[in-house]
Amino acid sequence: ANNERSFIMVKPDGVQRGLTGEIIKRFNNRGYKLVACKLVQPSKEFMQKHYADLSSKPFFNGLVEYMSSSGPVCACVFEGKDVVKTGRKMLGETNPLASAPGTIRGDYCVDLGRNICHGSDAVESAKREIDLWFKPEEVITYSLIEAPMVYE
Ligand code: DAT
Ligand code: MG
Repeated sequence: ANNERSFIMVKPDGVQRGLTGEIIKRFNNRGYKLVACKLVQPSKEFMQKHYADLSSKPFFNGLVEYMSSSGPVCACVFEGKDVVKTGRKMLGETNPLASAPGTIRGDYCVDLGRNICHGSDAVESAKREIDLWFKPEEVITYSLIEAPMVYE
């Protein structure tokens, strides 16, 4: 569907390195519509909820600690055709060194624990993450004036 939504987040390292605009730009340039965007300093408890699926992993505590104490994140929602799967491709692999040049991680980072961005991995997790990060009124429904030039 053309109105699929994904939760895309610039992580603290991405914000600190001034890459917020670059990451938003890539999704916009692809034709995806920005429907929510805010700078947040998440608490440790909040990041534990966001990454709940990873709570048994050995890197969980470090990940949560990093995400909640290294500066703000930029939380965004993008909307468009197949945005969840395509967004993951645009991000690259979880490990930046395995990410092809041309992807966000493949162009801007090198370390697993500093991979600058998050993207939902499935439509269901996107829904869960958007509900966690945003109040309903913070996700804006509007039509993009260029939509007929992006979609046939
Ligand atoms: P992704 O962010 O690509 O969806 P994930 O959900 O498996 O990857 O993990 C969330 C984040 O946790 C990931 O972006 C970086 C960190 N991470 C994943 N695997 C790791 C590992 N083996 N060691 C250290 N950090 C890891
Ligand atoms: Mg993930």
